[in-house]
This record gives sequence, structure tokens and C-alpha cells, in this order.
Amino acid sequence: MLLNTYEPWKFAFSQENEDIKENSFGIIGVPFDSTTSYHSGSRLGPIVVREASFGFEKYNTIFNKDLTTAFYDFGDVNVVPGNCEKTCNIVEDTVKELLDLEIKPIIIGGEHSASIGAVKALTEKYEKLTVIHLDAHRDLAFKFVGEKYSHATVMRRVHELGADLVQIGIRSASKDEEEFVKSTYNIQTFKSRDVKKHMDAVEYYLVNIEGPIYISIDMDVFDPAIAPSVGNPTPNGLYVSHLETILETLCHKNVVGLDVVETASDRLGDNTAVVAAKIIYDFLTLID
Ligand SMILES: [Mn+2]
Repeated sequence: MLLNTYEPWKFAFSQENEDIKENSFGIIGVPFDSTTSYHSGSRLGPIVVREASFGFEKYNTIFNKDLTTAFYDFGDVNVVPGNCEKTCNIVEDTVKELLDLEIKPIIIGGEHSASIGAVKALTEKYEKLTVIHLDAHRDLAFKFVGEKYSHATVMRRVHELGADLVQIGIRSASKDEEEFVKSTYNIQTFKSRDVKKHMDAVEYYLVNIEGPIYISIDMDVFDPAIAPSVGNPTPNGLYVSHLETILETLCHKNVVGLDVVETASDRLGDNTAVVAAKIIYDFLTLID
């Protein structure tokens, strides 16, 4: 048997789309990886993450909690292979449609550029958005190989939209990116080493954020031992327990959207897809 689920095209435990409740969550996939510069394949992320989502119990014994949050899986957006800007616009329009229905977006990538459209839609709805960006990389280049729309420029575009940034798990950046961070007032950094040594400081900072929060998780924030199938694997990353603590802290806040991107698994049951599915599943369990 190739698949371990009866309906692999929808996230496990997602509800029927006919009876949509307000203040719920809506999953959309963005199967796009045209600007990927190293390990390609994240266009398969939405498929493999959904398939992996069927490996877990509805009850979470770590959190002592049942998954009761209302959420729906609306399938994948129609991407434009080879055109990142057009694909970002399609993601933006789709997220706007969800927001009009009072549904908060959960995006499964696909490359990280998917965040641009989502944050654009959210910054039009919310006056002051804070983006919690979990990643090995800052993604703050103004252009990458001459392109403004790229997986490597995504947080620069997000910052231009007026969002405050909190970058967590960082362990790779260019000198230009570091100088850009120093020149701004609204980018907070917790490098990978800070998270491991001073998680209490991370929690304290997150607890005190005011206003709506969007969470963007690049799967390369994890150590490559846990999540090797990503676009740019980078050693000395975080563990699932770090993410559990961060999500437990953030779920008491006003979280208005989430993306989990850069899963480039090329086979069913790959551990990167399993970890990505578990993160989404943990978030949905905690956020209720
Ligand atoms: Mn990254």
C-alpha cells in the first residue's frame, strides 16, 4: 500500500467545507518552488505534508488536549510555474477570500515566497502585524540573483509591508543582511544558540507582544538531522521540543495565520514531511 490514508488530499481531521464556521482556520497548499536555489522539490510539500498528517492521534498526550479547533482544507492554489510575483498575487487573493469569510489562513509550502502574499493580505486587514519568523536564514536580501521576488528575499518584502519581525533560530546570514537588521528598529533576533541557551528569554519576549501575530515556519529552522529535506539545509538547528514551547507560548496570543514552508520531501513518509505535519497539527490543537 502506497498511501496510509483514505483521503490523502485533505489534511487529517479537517472538516467538511459546506458548514464553515467563523473564526476558524483554512488550509491552502502552494505547490511552487521556481526560485529554489539549492535542493528543489518543495512543490511536492503540500501533498506529502497532507499525507503525513494521518500518522497522529486526535488526542495529544503531551498537551493533554483534544484537537477541537474548526478547520477546513481548501486544497491548493493554482500557481504559475516560473513566475514568483504572479504566484504571490494569487496567494494574496486567495488569503483575502479566506479573511472575508473570517477564516484564518494556514499555508503549506512550497517555497518560502508563499508568505509574501499571505502577509500582504493580512497587513491590509490588520493595522500592526508582528511576524514571528522561524528560519535558519534571515531571508532579508533586497534582491537575490537580481530578483525581488524570491525565497531568499521574502522577509525583506514582508518588512517593507510594515510588519514587525521576530526572527528565531537564525544561524546563517550575509553581512548585508546583518547590517540591514542593525539599521532598523523593528527586527528582533533570537539566533539558534540563543533559543537553546535562553528559551526563557524567548518566551518572555513572545508573551509580551501586543496585537495580531503571523507565524512563518521555514522547515530549515530544524536541525537537518530532524528535517533534512528542505531547500537549504543548515547544521545546528532547533528540535521539535523547542517548537512545542514556542507554539505553546504563542497560542495564548492573537495568532491570525501560519505558514509551514520549504518541505522538499520526495517520498511519502519522509521525516521532514512528518515533522511539518506534526507542527501544523500541534498548532491546531493548541490554538483552540
Ligand atoms: Mn531558510
